[in-house]
Amino acid sequence: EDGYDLWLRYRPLAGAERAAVLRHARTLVAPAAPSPTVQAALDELRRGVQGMTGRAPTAAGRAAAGAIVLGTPASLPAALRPSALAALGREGYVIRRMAPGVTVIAANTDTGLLYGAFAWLRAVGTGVAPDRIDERAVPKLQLRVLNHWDNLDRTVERGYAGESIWDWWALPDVRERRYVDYARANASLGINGAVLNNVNAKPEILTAPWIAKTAALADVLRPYGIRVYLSARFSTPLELQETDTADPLAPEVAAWWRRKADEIYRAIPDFGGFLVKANSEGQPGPQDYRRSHADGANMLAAAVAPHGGVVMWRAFVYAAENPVDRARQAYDEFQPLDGKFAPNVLVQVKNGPIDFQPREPFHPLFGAMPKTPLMLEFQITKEYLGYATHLAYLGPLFEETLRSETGRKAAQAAAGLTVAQVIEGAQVPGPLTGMAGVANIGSARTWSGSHFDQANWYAFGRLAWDPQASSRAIAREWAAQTFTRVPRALDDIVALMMDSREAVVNYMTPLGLHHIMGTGHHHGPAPWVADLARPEWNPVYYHKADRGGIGFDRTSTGSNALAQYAPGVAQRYADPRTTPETLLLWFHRLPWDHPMPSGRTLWAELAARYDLGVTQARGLRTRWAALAPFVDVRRHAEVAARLDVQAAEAQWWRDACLAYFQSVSGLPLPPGVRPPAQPLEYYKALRFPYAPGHG
Ligand code: BDP
Repeated sequence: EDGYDLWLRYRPLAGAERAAVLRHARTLVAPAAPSPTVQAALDELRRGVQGMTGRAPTAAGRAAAGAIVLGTPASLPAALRPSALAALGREGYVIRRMAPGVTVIAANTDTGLLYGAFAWLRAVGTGVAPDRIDERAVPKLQLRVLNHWDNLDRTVERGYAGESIWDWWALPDVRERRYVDYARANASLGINGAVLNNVNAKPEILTAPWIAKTAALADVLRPYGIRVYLSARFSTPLELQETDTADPLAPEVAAWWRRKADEIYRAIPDFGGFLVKANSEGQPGPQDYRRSHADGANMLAAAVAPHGGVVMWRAFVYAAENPVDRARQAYDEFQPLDGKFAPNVLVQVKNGPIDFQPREPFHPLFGAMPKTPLMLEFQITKEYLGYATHLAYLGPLFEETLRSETGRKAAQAAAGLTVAQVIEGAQVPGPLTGMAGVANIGSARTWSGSHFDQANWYAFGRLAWDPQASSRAIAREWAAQTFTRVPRALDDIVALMMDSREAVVNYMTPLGLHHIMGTGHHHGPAPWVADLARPEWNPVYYHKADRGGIGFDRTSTGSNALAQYAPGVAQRYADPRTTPETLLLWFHRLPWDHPMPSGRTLWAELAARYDLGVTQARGLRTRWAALAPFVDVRRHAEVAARLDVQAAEAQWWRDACLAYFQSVSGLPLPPGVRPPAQPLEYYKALRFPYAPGHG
C-alpha cells in the first residue's frame, strides 16, 4: 500500500460480505457496442468486483439474478426502467433493484452511468450490503472543476506533491497511464473539469504545439466526463506579437481571440473555456487599458460562446493603490459590475476575502451579485496550512464557508441564503453554477504528497457535487475506503480528521488572526515581517499588534469592510460581543486586556489558544499511534512521520508567535504559560530558501 490507489483500492472482502457481492455482481449487462464512457464504467465495475471478491463479473446479454444492468432510457427495457429518469438531468444516476437479484444503474447519459458505477462501488466499499444499495443522485452544481496551478516546465505553484502530473514535454505523443487513473479518481467524485495550467499563465499555452498537447489530454479525459479548460493570459496576442494591443475593446484583439477559440475548438470540440486571472498580482488585464473586468471577460466570452464555452473570471484582485484594506478590493471592483457580464461568464470568488487562510469569514461577494453566476474557489493544496506535511482535513473549512449565512435573499424569498445556496444558483436562475478547487495533485506516488491530503481532493469533489453535504460523513466515506472499515478504528480516524483543521488554526492563527506566515513561501510563522515594499505584503498589516492591542478593525471605525456584508451579518460582526470568537481579530482591534467569554484577558486567551493548538497537534500524533493495529505498516509510518513534524512545527508556531506578541505588547506571559523555547531573534533568523511551491 503506497497510496497510489487512492480511495479506489477495492481490497479483498471476506466471508459473508464477499459472498453477498459475488451474488449481486455475477454479470454485467450493458448496451451493445458500449461507448468509451460505458466501457470505462464496465471496466471499473470489473476491476472493483475482481479486487473485492477475486472474481470478475462476466458480460451478459440479458438480466438475470446476479446482474448489474447499466442503461439509459433508450437501452433499458420498460420493466427495468426506474421512474422519473428525466429528473436526473445530464449527469445524475439512480441505482435500484428492479427485479429479484437484479441491480439497475440508470441514467440519461453515459456519464451518468459512469457516475452510477462509481457510486455502486463506493457503497460497497463503505460497507453497504449490495441488496440495500438504493441511491438517486443529481449534482447540484454544473461545473465541478480542478484548477491546476501547473507550469509548463512542470513545476507546480503551491504544489507539495512533486512535479506536475502533466508531462508537457512528452505530450502529445506519450500519454501516461497515470492520466487515466487521474480521470478515474475524478470521475469517482463527479469532478467534470480540469484547468490544466497555472492561473499565472504563459502566452505559449495558446500556441499550436500546446493546443495539440492539451487536445491529447482532452482525449484521455473525455471518456470520464471531464472537459479541459486553459488559463489564459490576458495579453497573449500582444505578447505573441500578433496584435499591437491587448485592449479588449480593440476589434483586432477580439478578432484574434475569436480565431484562437476557433482553432482550439477544431482540436478540442468540447473544450470547456478559459480561466482568467487579470489585474491581480502583476498579471495583465483590461484595466491596463482603462477597461473593466466585465469588458475583458465579455470579450473572451464572445470568442468561446459560439462553441458553448465559458469564461471563469477570477475576482482575486488587490493592488498597491488600495492601502486601507486588501479585504475590500474584490467587492469594491466587482460588485458594481453585477449584471454587466455576458451569460457565459462566471465570476470565480475565493472562499474568503483575503487568501485561503486557515480561517476566514466567507467572501462578502457571495449573495451580493444577484445577477451574476458566482463560482466558489477553494484551495485544496495547503499553501497556508502546513503544506503536505501537516494533517489538516479541509472538509470542515469548506463546510464552514458553504454553510455561512450570507443574510442575502433570493428574489421573493423569505429566508436568507447560505453560500452553498448562492452558488447553487438560488439568485441567478440559469444553468451556470460551479465550484473550483486548486488541486493538490502531483506525480508523487500518493498523488497529493501525503495520504491524508487525498481526503481533501475527495472532500472537494463530493462537496462540489453536493455543497450541502456533511464533511464528517465525507470523511467517514473516504476513510472507510482508504484505511479501514473496522468501526472503532474508523470512528477514531474520522474524529482525528475532524479535529485537525481546528488544531492548525489554533497553533497558527487563532481568534481570527491571518496572513502571518513567512514571506513568499508562506511556511512557518513570521508575524514580525514589516519591511516588504507593499503594506499588504507584511504580516504586521494584518495583525496590527502594538502596546495598545491587536487585530484589524474592519468595523465603521476602521476600514469598514464589514459594510460589504448584508446588514444582518454586518450588525452581528460589528460588536465584539456578538462576533464569533473564531473571527474576533479579523474584524476588531482590541486591547490586550479585553475580557473574553472564558474570563481570561485577550492576551491570556491568545496564549491559551496557541497552547491548545500544540496539545491538539501532539494529540493527533498519539491518536494516530494508537491506530497502528488497523492500518498497514507503510502508510501508518508515513503518516506518523508527518505528524511528528506537525507536532514540532506547532510548537515552533506557538513559541515564535508568543515571543513576538509579547515583545510588542510588553506584557509578561500570562500566569502558567511556559516561555518560548528560544528568544525571538532565533525565530526571526530562520530561513527557508528552497521551500517548495513558489517560483
Ligand atoms: C495566492 C498564492 C499565489 C497565487 C494567488 C492566486 O500565493 O501563488 O498565484 O493566490 O490565487 O494564494 O492567484
